Amino acid sequence: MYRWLARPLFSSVSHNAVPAPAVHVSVKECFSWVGLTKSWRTGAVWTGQQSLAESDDEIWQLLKREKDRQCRGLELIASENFCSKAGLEALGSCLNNKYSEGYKGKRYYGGTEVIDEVETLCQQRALEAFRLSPDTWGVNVQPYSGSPANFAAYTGLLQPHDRIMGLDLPHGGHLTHGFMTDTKRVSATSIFFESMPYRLDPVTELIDYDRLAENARLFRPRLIIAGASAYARLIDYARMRQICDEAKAYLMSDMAHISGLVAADVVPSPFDHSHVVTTTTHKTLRGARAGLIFFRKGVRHVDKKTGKEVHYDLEEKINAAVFPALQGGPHNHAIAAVAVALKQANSPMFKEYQLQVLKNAKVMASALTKKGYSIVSGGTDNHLLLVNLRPKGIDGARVQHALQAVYITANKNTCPGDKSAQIPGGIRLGSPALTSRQFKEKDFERVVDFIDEGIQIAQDVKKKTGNLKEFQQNLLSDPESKASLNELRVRVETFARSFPMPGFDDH
Ligand code: DSN
Repeated sequence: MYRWLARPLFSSVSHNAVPAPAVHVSVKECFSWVGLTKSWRTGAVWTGQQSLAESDDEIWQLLKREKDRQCRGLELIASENFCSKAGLEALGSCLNNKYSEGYKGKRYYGGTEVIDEVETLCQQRALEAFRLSPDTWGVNVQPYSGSPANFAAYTGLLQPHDRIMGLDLPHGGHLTHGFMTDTKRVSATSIFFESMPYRLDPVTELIDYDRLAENARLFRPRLIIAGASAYARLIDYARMRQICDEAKAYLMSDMAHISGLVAADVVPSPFDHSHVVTTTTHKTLRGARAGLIFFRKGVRHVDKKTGKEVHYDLEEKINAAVFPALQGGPHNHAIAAVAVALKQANSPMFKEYQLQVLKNAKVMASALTKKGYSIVSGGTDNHLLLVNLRPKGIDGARVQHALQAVYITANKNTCPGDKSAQIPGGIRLGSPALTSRQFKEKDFERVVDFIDEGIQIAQDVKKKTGNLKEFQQNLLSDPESKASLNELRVRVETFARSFPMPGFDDH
């Protein structure tokens, strides 16, 4: 379409101190603006019809660079994935524009009839994806992401300063599960509630359920969290529930990392034993970035004395915590995009994908073991593994830097016994993202070869250097390590680019 550059026509009469920006206007747009003389006088004709590339070259270039980074690299961060084009389209839609505080039938603003349908559809799909009956489970789809979802669940279920227990962060837990140090209450969960962690058994490197049970008897928590960010084994939800029942505590499962695996029914489901289940939607579930809170509904138990049914009251508590207690307008574009992902998750293709995620993680663990690496707990039952690099004389921080220099993205991670989160002993590797790019077992063997080569370069540089800063400088400036990194990076990039990438082609 013919476009020309519209500049202020009557700039001499403009009252703006700052000159009005140049704006591209199509013929059709101009005709539609005839009569808006004020706009013509100032030249500020805003149509909102330009593409991103036309409207904002700086952001457009950054998006293209990030897309290129994602295509040329090997993405192994266990919590990341590649959202579908369909999901991204919903995310970039007009649903962004609508305020709709409240819930269906109880909205604060008008004009929410379509939003009501979007939200209801997302709720239906969420229950279907996890094989839940609407008679016994409900779901709030408004949380902005995982951390707000967790805080909303605590706000709904607990009083300020009630006691909670979650897996300690250095043992694979999550910040929001109550992390604090000797000197600082780091997470808001530990600021507003009293937190006592549970940990892994130092020998088996599995959750120490006996110790948790013993401590729960003493601490008397009101809520225990089952869930992790860096735990490669299956969680015994039945045991966790037993411990909760003894302590008269809620069991909240945070399945953020594994929700895609749960939806595909390839790992045990937390729903069988939990009162509340939270999740993000962008990890193994492969959707847009958001959060969900599932809660039990219906009959809780029958009172022995009166014979009357006692019902769960979690729906009111959770919904009120999300809005109005903590959030404002729901992100309707994200809710629609999550609905798209949940539809995809309820398909045979998604189950195939998740089975491949499991196979690929196992292949990574066994290939690394064959190369002499130590895997925390000896292997993996899910989508991730934790490599303890200490026996190899190196740490997660140095290895993360070296791998990043060759376009392999993974994150440093604490291993049981680590003192520092900044220079921890481990590296966390996950298979979900590359499996979305159609990587199979043999491809992950190649990935492990590349990782091993990167670690060898890091080991060589470590021998020549002192602290981490010196290591980083030397890694990128020493002629020998630079040459090795460059050569490896070219091979990694050639390999990575040969695989397809979900989403838009260029951004
Ligand atoms: N940042 C996520 C992870 O990497 O596990 C958790 O929120």
